[in-house]
Amino acid sequence: MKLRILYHGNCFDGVSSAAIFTKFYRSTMHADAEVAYTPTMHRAGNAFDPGQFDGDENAIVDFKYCADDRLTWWFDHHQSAFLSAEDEAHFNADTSGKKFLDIHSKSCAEFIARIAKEQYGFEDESLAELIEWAHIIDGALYESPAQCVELRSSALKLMQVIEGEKDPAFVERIIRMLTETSLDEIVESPEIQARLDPILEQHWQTAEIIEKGSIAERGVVFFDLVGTGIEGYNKFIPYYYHPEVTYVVSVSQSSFRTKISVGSNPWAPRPRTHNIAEICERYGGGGHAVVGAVSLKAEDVELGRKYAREIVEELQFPD
Ligand SMILES: [Mn+2]
Repeated sequence: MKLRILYHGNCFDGVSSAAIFTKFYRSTMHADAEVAYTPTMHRAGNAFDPGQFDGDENAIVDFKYCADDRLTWWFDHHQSAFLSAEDEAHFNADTSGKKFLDIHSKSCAEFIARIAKEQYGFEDESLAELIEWAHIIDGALYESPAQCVELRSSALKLMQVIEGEKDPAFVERIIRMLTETSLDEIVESPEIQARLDPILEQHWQTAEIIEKGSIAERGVVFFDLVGTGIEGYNKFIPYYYHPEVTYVVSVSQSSFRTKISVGSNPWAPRPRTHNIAEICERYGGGGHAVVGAVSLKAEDVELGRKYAREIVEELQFPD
């Protein structure tokens, strides 16, 4: 009996969701299921390869729906959960009772735990800390930008490892550890410490590049990371240095995409008034009301910069 779990890659909530679903599945469905994991990433066009659904059961957690009849379980909480109207119609026609969407849930981890408890009577106290942190991280419910830029707790340190890890096999190791032990124990392990040291050094270098390269104007901070070699960054760095802004827009480039990231400052003195998912959807991207992104082909840097300028202008306050 093989269960394949596709999870939102390089995402603390995605990884937590994979661990929680694994424990839920093993205790309520098949105790001896062999579980295999595949990370999924947002990219232009279709997010799935047909060959990915190779389990006796296949689950997607914290990621878009896939209208493939081999998909047996689905949990998502993203506003942009469907690639197309056809996918949404396929979901609405589903009668399995094993596919769940709640765009109001702050984290997919919490959503899976809630459904598992309400509909299957599954509850596991050892997952409580993980669920709480996935909720804080994915819901951006931090106390302050300093809490997550200074990275003092184990969950936030592990978040940095997960977000920056290029080897899916190591992320899979983290998922398996999360099903077995506490966040403190995982972070204290030598293999995590070895990865954490260079990450923290890079984190502070990235923070410095963002601090120096950002322009804050009329409530929006903008920076362009193309050419810096930085593919991702802690989303709260901009607010750590610019607590006065309401929005952040950035352009970055990796080997497989040019990405425009759009976010909003949870502690903004002037509250957010735009729905960021709606703005990103106009450019072919998506996300949540509070944070979103647009992915373009890697070579479309100039187009990405143009879109970013337009989004900055749309988000800026009149004065
Ligand atoms: Mn999530």
